[in-house]
Amino acid sequence: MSDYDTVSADVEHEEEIPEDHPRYQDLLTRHRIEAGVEKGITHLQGMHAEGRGSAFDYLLGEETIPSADDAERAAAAHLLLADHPVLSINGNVAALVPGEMVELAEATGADLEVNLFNRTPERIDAIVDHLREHGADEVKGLEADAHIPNLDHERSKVDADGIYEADVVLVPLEDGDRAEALDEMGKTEIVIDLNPLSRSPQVADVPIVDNIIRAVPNVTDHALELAGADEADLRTIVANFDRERALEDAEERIRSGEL
Ligand code: PTJ
Repeated sequence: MSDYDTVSADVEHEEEIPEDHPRYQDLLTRHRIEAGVEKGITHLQGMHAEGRGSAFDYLLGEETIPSADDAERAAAAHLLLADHPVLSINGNVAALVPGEMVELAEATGADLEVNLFNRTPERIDAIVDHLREHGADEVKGLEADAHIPNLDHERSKVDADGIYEADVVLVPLEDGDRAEALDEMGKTEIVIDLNPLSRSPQVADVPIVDNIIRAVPNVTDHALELAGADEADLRTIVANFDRERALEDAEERIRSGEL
């Protein structure tokens, strides 16, 4: 019997998943995505994306590797230095870390904006409500009065006073085309993605190769710790971060890590 067979897929509440189960985090993540699909916030394709992420996480050892922690610290410094930081939320992000994204927005003064690959008004509304249930005040993404250039219509829709004019954007679990288009707009892009070979982390200024469940609270912890730091110290953290090394370290760990 594999570990996957030991907990029924029918759990109704995540509290029913035993915390001492060897694959606890993976089971919790799958449950949240499934609950997100049932609630109308996560697209069915989000399940597929999660499966892909989970395979990479398994190979990474399901832990935050040191270079990912460096990236999370650099991300915190970028968000604190930004004039207008925005955290982009899709259906997987909303299902997995809604309260944690609200906390990160509060710790860094960032806006939250819903921005979907498979955009429908129903899903946008459901995600905005879900984030409000988790403590968000203002959530952007409803106006959709601006367009990211060089991207097909639905995926390009953003708020003019949100992602469109942001200087620093956090785009977790992002599709490669949009990550490239945001990069071409000259934004400082922070990407969270468990696959270091995916186009999104490849174009990011700060690629965070870590599970979003671990990454977002860790960026918040760094931001809270750096809140009183001088601008010069924050700029040093940003300057010392090596994006190529972060990508290489993660790939090396995935290819050769001990399981
Ligand atoms: O909600 P929507 O309509 O905006 O759609 C969201 C998804 C995620 C379905 C859409 O953006 C999509 O299809 O994304 P991709 O192209 O499958 O890319 C998702 C990336 O996120 C993949 O590279 C996965 O490895 C990665 N990923 C999945 N789960 C996690 C993850 N990275 C970090 N933490 C995870 N839990």
